[in-house]
Amino acid sequence: MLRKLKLRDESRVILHVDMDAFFASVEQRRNNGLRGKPVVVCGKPPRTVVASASYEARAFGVHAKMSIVEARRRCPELRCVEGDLRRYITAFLRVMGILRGYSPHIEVASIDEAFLDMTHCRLLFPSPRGAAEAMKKRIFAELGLTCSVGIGPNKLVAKLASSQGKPDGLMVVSAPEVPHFLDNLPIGQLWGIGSKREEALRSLGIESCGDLGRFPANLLKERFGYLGERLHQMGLGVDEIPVIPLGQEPDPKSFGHFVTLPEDTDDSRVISGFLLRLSEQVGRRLRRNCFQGRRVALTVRFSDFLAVTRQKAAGDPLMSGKEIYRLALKIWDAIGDKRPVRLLGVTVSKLQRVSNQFPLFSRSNKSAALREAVDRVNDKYGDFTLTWGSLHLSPR
Ligand code: TTP
Ligand code: MG
Repeated sequence: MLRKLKLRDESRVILHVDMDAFFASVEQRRNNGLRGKPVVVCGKPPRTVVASASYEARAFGVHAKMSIVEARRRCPELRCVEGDLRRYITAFLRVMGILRGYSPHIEVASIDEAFLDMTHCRLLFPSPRGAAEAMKKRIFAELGLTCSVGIGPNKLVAKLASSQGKPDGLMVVSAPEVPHFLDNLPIGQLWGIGSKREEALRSLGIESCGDLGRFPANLLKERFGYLGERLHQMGLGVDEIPVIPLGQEPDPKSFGHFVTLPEDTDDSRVISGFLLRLSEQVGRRLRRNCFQGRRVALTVRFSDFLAVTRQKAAGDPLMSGKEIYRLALKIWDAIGDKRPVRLLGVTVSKLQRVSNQFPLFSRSNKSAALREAVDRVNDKYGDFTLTWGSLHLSPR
């Protein structure tokens, strides 16, 4: 009986939810005056970038990561809201509450997206599409927010599908439909394909994901090394990585914090002050999660936006802010570049668990969950300056 229930991999049903213009939509929901208007959420103006742009703002060519100055140039009537991560995390926790009604297997992929493994929930819902429609309806009714949903036989296809119908989209791609779906999809839409890689693929005559799947795998490996195999798999729409439920994630590979400085500076005292603050933040996070690390990396972005990352191995595993700071400072001295600095980041990697300590906060603790979510945003969007100044997530 159990064997019969065990479904083969190709019959998996994976659903991906991504909130539409998430931060901007939460702000539009809070403030009637912003509804239907071009709105962006950002850090402290003027030295900040767009974190989230409403679809009305996107019509003017405004998008995430654009400087506020440029965004205002493109759209003079743009409304800029200084964001507060607590609001977005609280909103997403409520979305998660709704999603839990559809599958117990939920992976939080970032601050506004989640994967649900619906394979074993088939008997509960008329169809995956029906479940998605019901879920979207509830999210809108209870939170006033729209999201886009993609359903596919794996996480890769589900995520690609959710991005196709944005905003307020719903796209279902069944296993037999995958080749046709990929044929029409530009390679730039795949995970991990930046503009340089995209250019390299184009130079090989690869334009669509379908082209990528048909391209000889051995040639991709020759050209891109170990990544070549992954590219080949992605081109075929193959992805076996399971949905990893909350709390069962593998150990992280690194912990890092980044900050855009209030103004570009070459003043070494100011720079070392920020390095100390970042090192303390990383140290706290290491200790909170019971890790120590053997490598420190320093990322510096100069005023001309060029960035360098250099790293240094630690003699002994470290977890204190002071030790991290000492190595970060050595790296800074070794870089020896006197151009004004715009952004700094400190990352500790080569992690190992410290087994005789317990996490200070259990995962069920809500404020720890909020902090972890903030850290995830910070890991993903390093130079988003909204973060620490406006946040006081004290444990309750
Ligand atoms: P996204 O899902 O990439 O963007 P979005 O939800 O604003 O818009 P879309 O409809 O295209 O999904 O990111 C989710 C949130 O993460 C976004 O609302 C704000 C935050 N974020 C940053 O803080 N910095 C960034 O650089 C990006 C891209 C997003
Ligand atoms: Mg989104």
